Amino acid sequence: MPDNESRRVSVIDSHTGGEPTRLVVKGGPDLGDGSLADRLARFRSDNDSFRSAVVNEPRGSDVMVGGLLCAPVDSCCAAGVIFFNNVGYLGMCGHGTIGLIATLAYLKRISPGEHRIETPVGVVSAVLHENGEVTVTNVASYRSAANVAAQVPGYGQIHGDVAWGGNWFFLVHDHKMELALKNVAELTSFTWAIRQALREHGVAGADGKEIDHVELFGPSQLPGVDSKNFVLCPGKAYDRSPCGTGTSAKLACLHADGKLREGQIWRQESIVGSVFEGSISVRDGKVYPSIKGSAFVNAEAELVLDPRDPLCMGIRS
Ligand code: PYC
Repeated sequence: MPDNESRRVSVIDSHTGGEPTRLVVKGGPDLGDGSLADRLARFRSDNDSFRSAVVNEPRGSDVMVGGLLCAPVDSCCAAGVIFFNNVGYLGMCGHGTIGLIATLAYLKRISPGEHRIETPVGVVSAVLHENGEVTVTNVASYRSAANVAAQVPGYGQIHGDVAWGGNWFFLVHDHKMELALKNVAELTSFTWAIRQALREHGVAGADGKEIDHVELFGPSQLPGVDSKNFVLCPGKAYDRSPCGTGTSAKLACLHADGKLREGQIWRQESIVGSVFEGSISVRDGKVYPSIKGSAFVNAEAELVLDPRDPLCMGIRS
């Protein structure tokens, strides 16, 4: 392509319980044919400006989660995917995987049934139901530390669990906040302060990885729904969905506390009122969460990356 010619990138947008996913289906970078983890490393080192071009302003926004559709290494898998956001990359993304499956169905590339998807943190499976709902069975999830105290400047001491659900989460129960959409600004400041406090005091995931998602829990007013959450994502946006990986982390904690049996349903409401249905299965002592939800395609577009545009690759903070 001559230097002054615009690059074209085909994307399909969807939302899962209000949380957007922009899937790149054509025109993405060539990351080779290594594992999805290797391809993510190459995405980060050689093509990070492409990530920013797709999800950051002025084409995207802080809330947008991107997905790069990849050919899988294992031909038993329907697809591979690398998820990314306004500040970096995600190991797994539950709402995004539901969006990916809805998008592949929209493109008529898959039919109802079970499909395996490769991600940088492992293979997940997704069932596309006849009614369009999707159940994602996530990577094994676990709690690495329970009831960790954290002193949060301006807010005092809180306690939370550290858990993996495909990303690292700090799950907080003892807070005084009302989980309501009208309080999103305060909830964002509070959870951001928690994240800074965790970093400052060296509270991290089992492998020393930064905890980059913070989750608050409270009661739900919806009939038959067990809990409501507010989830702060790595780039300071909040998850409009109940967060697939966050709900997975929650299910692993509930199971560790003896509060969730195999097959028992847990309904998790998001801050905007959307609901995921979760359950777990246990194999070889490991907890595998399943998350059911729906996604809807809401745009099909061609991004134009014009090299004359000074903000062509997005506004990066
Ligand atoms: O659904 O797993 C999820 C997720 C992670 C970040 C935003 N959504």
